[in-house]
Amino acid sequence: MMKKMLSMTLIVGLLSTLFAALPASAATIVVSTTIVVPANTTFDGQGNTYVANPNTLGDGSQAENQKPIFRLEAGAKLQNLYIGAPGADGVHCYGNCTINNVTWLDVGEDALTLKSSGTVNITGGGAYKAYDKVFQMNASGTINIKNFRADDIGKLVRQNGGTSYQVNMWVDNCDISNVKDSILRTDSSSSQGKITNTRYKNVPTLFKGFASGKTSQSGNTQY
Ligand code: ADA
Ligand code: CA
Ligand code: CA
Repeated sequence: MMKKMLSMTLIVGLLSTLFAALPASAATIVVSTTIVVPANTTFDGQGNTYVANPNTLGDGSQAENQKPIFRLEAGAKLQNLYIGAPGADGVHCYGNCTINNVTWLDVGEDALTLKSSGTVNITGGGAYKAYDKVFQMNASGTINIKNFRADDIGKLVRQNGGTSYQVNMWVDNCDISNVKDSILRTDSSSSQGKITNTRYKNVPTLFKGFASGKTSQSGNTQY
């Protein structure tokens, strides 16, 4: 009897320790007003999925002027979350921003836009089902994409059409498949593109619109 009680106590103790160590199960959060991440702060989504309220932010169609789910002020960091459907206008970066382990499950109008000059560092995560663009660059700067998965997209990065400021688009160690247009596209003769150590499948062209000498590639494999 005593032995049985003891082992029961042990099991209960063990179970409660186990559950305390487990994170709360992931949730879907409907965002009605853009979440602003203040300058130099981090927003950690803890594995939750964020979706737009279509009545207030946008339905994730190709209609322009939808609102973002997240607005990152300069130096902000966004990490560990999913963006589901509707994705509205995704994430807006006002200057430098860091995106770690963010996955767009069903890209809205686009996934992320550089709204004012800066460097966007994207590491890990992925983007799926982008009818047109994934990353949109509406200001000069650099986008650095590493360890990222993209599938069923129009373009991975697009400098705003008809603009001539300089942007750098760097892609390293990514896996990109089923692209309609190109991986990197610009209309600016000063912009640069580089794709390295990347696996790709069903991609019509890696680069579009770059001036000669402005692109480079190495260590890529087609599968
Ligand atoms: C299109 C449109 C731009 C801008 C951009 C975006 O390229 O022509 O004006 O709205 O999309 O940021 O989504
Ligand atoms: Ca657009
Ligand atoms: Ca957009």
